[in-house]
Amino acid sequence: MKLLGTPLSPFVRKVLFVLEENEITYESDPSVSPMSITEKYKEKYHPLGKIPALEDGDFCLADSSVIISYLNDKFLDKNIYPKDIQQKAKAQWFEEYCDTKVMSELTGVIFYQRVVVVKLLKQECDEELVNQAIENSAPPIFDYLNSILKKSKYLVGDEYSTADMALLCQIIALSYAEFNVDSMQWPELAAYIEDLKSIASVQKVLAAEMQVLAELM
Ligand SMILES: N[C@@H](CCC(=O)N[C@@H](CS)C(=O)NCC(=O)O)C(=O)O
Repeated sequence: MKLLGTPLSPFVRKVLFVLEENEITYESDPSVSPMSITEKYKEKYHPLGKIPALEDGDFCLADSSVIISYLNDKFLDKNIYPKDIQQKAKAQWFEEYCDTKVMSELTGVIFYQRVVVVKLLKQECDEELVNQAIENSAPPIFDYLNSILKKSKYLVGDEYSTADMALLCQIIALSYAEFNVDSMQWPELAAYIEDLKSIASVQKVLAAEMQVLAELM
């Protein structure tokens, strides 16, 4: 089974967190990036020309959330989602929230401008757009997440789940753009992020992407 996509993509990182946490054997092809998408890739893996994609024998699949759902159904001996159906649905809600709201309002602006535009495209950062995201978009998102973490250790109950992986993959991208959660304003969220970063499978994924990051920065 092969996962295609650079680990600098939050969506690729999300799937890597799932694979490593569940000790699933896989290969990866980190050479595929949004800059290198070919017509052949679109035809074979992803009609929208995005990453990640998964290849499992002859079977190819697009989209991080769909890939995670497939892994859940394929590896029945693993608990990829929480077992309880309401907890599972909650985890999927947080995954959707992070993939859409956090991505479009924070990562897609701050990481995109400061890392993709500046480091990869060698163009100027739109600091006004970045400041608008930091000052106006981040506070309500962090307020919401912090309010959940006042009540439970993880986003869904007391266990690390795909909900946390979906958030952490975005938070890591934001940290590469030098934007971190302020521990004075959002203490529970900031402490939770530090706790997630100490998980062995998370450390393994982050260590592996360090080399790609070093080449970029
Ligand atoms: N909903 C998709 C989003 C994937 C996505 O937007 N990937 C970005 C990289 S972070 C991409 O490939 N962008 C290229 C493009 O939009 O053309 C998923 O969860 O896999």
